[in-house]
Amino acid sequence: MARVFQVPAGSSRSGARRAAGTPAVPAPAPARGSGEQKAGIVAGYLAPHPPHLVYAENPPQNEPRSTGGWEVLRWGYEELRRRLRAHRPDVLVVHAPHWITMVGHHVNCVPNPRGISVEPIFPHLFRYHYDFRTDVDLAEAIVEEGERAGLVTSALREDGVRVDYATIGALHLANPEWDLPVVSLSANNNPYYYSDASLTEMETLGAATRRAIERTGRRAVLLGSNSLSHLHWDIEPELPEDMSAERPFNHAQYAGDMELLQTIREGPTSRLKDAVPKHIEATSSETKAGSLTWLLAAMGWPDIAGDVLAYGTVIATGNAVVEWVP
Ligand code: 2X7
Ligand code: FE2
Repeated sequence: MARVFQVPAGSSRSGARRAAGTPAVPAPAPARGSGEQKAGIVAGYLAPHPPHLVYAENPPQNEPRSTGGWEVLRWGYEELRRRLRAHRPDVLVVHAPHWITMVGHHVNCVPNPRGISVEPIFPHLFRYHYDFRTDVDLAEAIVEEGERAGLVTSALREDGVRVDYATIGALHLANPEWDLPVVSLSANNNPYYYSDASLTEMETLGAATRRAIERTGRRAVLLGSNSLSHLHWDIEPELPEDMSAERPFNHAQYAGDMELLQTIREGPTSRLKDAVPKHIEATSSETKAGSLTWLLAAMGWPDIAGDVLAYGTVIATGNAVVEWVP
């Protein structure tokens, strides 16, 4: 076993470097709700971002090479991609926990973010070259609606600020073609430092996001990028994708995830207002960063069940791919 924190980036285990000529990003689809298709939020997904899932897929944008692994979760993402296409969105809006902003909720308004995104704990798994388009009109509308709702919000306009691995990971897994414009929201992790962190601000941000989408007439798919139970090993196998080492951290973490997923599968989503904080207490769930609450609030806590497409652990953390169609 190797210590996770001691694996040097660029070691022989980190595999081939990106081939020159990584495919250019295709032109984005027109960012308008068009024709007879109704604008608004057309679907929401719980879309976790462990870097292992991208590593296991071996896309040309990611430098490290793998022999696979975590297949069940990746098959869940395959199904997510089929469904996402069928919804014919013109923008993906993502909230992810590793763009941490201490003061307020930030929205990436850079028209063409590009660079390399590196996972700081697992740089031997994730060094990803990204180049995508932002739906700047929608991004600015979310900033405005957030402000109007009394939130501290900020528009990121500095070109060259590195995009975090959770945003990139979720977007790659949901749409590896990168042919849809994106709006990326930060996680205001001020509340993260209090054990009884309130998620109510995420509800306000969700409602503001929804108003901005409706105002701009977009057909939007939302991605809330959270893992579930969040205790993980500090060692990993010599071969990171050795699935004989992959299992839940302990029974309580697994049982906590199953309880939450059962509530999701039964619906309605309003039950999750109590179930999510309870799950956070029980499992140190990453949903504490608010992405799932933002997603459900943006959809208006619809009176429906979620469709769990996959569940699996990644270095012991729980991860589920879930669809809600409001
Ligand atoms: O960010 C993550 C995560 N949420 C789960 C597992 C491993 C690494 O990174
Ligand atoms: Fe994470």
